Amino acid sequence: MPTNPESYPVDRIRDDFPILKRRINNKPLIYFDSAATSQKPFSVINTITEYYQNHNANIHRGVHTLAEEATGLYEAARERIAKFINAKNSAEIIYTKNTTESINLVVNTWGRSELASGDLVLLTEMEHHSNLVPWQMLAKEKDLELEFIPVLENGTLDMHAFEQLLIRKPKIVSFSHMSNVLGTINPVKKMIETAHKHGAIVLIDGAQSVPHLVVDVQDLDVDFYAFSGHKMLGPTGIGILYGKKALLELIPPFLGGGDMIRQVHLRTFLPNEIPYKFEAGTPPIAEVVGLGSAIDYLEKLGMINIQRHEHALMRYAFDRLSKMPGITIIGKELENRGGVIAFTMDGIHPHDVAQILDSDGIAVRAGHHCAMPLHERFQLPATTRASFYLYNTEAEIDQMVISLQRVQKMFN
Ligand code: 7TS
Repeated sequence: MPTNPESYPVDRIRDDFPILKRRINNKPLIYFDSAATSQKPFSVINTITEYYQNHNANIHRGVHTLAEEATGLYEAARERIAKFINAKNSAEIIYTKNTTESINLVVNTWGRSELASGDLVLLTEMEHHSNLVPWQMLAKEKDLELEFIPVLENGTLDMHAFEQLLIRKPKIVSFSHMSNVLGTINPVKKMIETAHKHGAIVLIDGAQSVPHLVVDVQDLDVDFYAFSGHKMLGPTGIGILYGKKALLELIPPFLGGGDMIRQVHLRTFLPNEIPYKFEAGTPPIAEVVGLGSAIDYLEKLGMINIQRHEHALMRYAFDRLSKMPGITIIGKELENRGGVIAFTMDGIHPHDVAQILDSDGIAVRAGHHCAMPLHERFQLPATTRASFYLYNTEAEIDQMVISLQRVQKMFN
């Protein structure tokens, strides 16, 4: 079922994204790589330009007018972000570089201060490398144990195994809200509740969820939640770590330097209050302001409408691709799935698929999508991935199907 053009005017939405007017290899661009990074609307691009043209200064320093304006914009964005994910307090919003840095912050502050030799960290087989490697690094250093909730053949997590693993009393459970390969939306609320019952805290990797779903951190009762601005219409270089106030106050700072301190003496320092305790050095000010503008755009469309539109696109693509002989989609879950479809084509390497699609102006990603262990789980070296966002259409999916048929003809 296509989304109703009156309730979701996708053509008008597309006009807000200048890059969608581009031609690639003489064909109109079809951008199916939003899981890697989203495109940006005029409003975000213009907000960043306007910031540099009229308000640029360093924040929290100096009393001059521009410094006050820049600080005001920077802090107003924090309020907008807090409201967007329903954080209780804007001091619970920490600015980082991206999801990867947000996760590294938790691993290196909470993990380093709260975990000891023999402690168990529970992850899943569907994690992006950024929620695996930092834990592996700390596990090696501190002699921690890592365990993984298995992924079932249909692309969902094995909930029975999860319950069994919790009996071993992990200190933290860290997993993605939505998989960047399977598109699976995990039952996070229930999983967080179960983990808490067993005494574990929970970090959620929200890189693929905050841009696409309604996320309410208070309703989830999540302890830490990480996401990136660039996947949600914002610029690169700005990420968010949400943390419960009491936890953020408990853990030590991450990077040391200017702004994160209250007092410094030659041999000692007193850390600043949250959130500044975690924001050392000059932060990405223009990027923060741009992210605030991206949130305005998303809120105007309404996250629930965006979620419905993408779900409809995913179902349409799933239906069309699963009718094509020689194509295998990874993950069969449909109900709890966002706009991501990874697939293989019999006898054709994903890189060849992506290259031929590119010659038709279609941008998809080929490879392991920074989830090598998940590909190992499905015994695949690589897949081709199409990922959808609020500006994509069913007509674009039809074009991809035509292009995939061309790929098959070329190789047979
Ligand atoms: N977690 C998940 C689930 C992701 O999909 C990504 C990025 C990250 C973490 C890391 O985000 P970053 O902003 O810190 O880089 N995923 C992808 C992808 O699927 N293709 O390119 C990047």
